[in-house]
Amino acid sequence: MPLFIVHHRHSPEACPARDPAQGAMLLSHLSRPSAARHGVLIKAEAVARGSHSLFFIAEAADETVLQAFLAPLRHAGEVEVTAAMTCAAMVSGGGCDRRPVDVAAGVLNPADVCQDATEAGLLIHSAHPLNCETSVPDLAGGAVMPNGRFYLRNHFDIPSLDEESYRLSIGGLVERPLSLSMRELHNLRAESLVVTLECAGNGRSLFDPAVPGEAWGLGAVSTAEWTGVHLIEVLERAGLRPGATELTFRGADSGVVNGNGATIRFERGLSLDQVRETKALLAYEMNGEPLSRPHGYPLRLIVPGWYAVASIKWLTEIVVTDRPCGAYFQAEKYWYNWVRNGQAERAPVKLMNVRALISSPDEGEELPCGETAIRGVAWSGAGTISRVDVSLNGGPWRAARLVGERRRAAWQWWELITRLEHSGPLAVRARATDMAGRTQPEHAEWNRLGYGNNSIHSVTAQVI
Ligand SMILES: Nc1nc2c(c(=O)[nH]1)N[C@H]1C(S)=C(S)[C@@H](COP(=O)(O)O)O[C@H]1N2
Ligand SMILES: [Mo]
Repeated sequence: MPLFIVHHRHSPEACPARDPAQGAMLLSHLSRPSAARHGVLIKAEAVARGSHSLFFIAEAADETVLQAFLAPLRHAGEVEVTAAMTCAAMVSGGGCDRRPVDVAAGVLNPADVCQDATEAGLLIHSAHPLNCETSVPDLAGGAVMPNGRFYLRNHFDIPSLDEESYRLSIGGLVERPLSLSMRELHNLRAESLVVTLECAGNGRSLFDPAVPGEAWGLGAVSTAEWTGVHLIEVLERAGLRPGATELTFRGADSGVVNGNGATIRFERGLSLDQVRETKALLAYEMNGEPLSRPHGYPLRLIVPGWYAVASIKWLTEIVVTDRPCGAYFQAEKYWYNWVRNGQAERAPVKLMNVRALISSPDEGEELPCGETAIRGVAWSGAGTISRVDVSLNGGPWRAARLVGERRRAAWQWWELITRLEHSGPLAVRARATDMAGRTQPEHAEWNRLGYGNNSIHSVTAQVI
């Protein structure tokens, strides 16, 4: 509903609150339940002390409804109604002086999704399309991230799909092209997997020199339990024809890239071998709830171990082919571009690099002398975590304790209990190593688009 600011003023002589009966009448009339009966939702109200001025922030279907409700205030003095918007609407619409954006058919209102994200405590990088990360101390907590606090990466507007009419189409080099409803997908054997998703650009803002792209800090990573069906089983139902080696996945979202006019869909590819190796899932649930719209409702791909760009949201089409996908987000983006020994080299972004993050202490946190716990998470796309080492103030690496279950493609909790003897700065560094023997570099290799930054994380706390 549209938002309004109401400003009511009266002269000191006519202050209605001086007359207890009139004051009480206004109080009842302006109460939230009474406003609701008039079709007005009061979000906040306040009287400016000593100035005989009252402000309301209210929602109503239109100004006429609101004005009708405000009649008793007009008797007492003046009423001024100003059309307003939330800060989220203002930023996602591009400024205070802009008219509210017309929300295109079939997509969510960017102001609403942005508002939800700010209320959940996510750090907003861009309001439209919505890109926001989890704050690093918030990574601590349960084994999974609550859905509302799971980072969001969107390239375009968020589609609003309808579960009843939704179909997943599977075509190309198959014996029997399929068009599956959500009901049919729910009837297949379900599987749940705890999987960490990390944006390939996580940590991009820490590359020096700076690189273009979303300026992620370190919180574009989260973990959830995803439930759905194994993609390979669905493909086998369709029957793979000879020569079928590759898949193209298409999301329902679309938009313009590089301002070049043509609208494209979000599309990526995987080989059939990669689908088998990763045990990729067609997921419809996240932490026991239906996927939320921003996270891909009603169906998304989850590719365990891979940077999350592979995990296509709002998946509507799979095309089986004999050649690699050449779509924009496959061919132009998500490549490491290095310069090594004066030679340009490139490689596609695939498995997540091994990485540990320190969730506690937070940067600048004050810690009392005595026993303290250094905690965090660690993950790798190449295997489970074999060890996490922690160094304090440049001292020797000490093994942290790995906490909880070890899972193939989910982060691992770790902690190190230590005694802080002296006050002053405490520089904490943490370095993970995975079962494949990979570990973290001091400084990840710079690449043109800023992917895969797994430099050793360090935070400095203050011991007091
Ligand atoms: N259809 C579609 N799928 C997508 C994207 C997108 O913009 N559109 N972004 C990708 C990228 S780059 C990331 S990091 C993850 C983010 O998933 P999340 O928003 O659920 O955290 O979704 C991936 N899947
Ligand atoms: Mo991403």
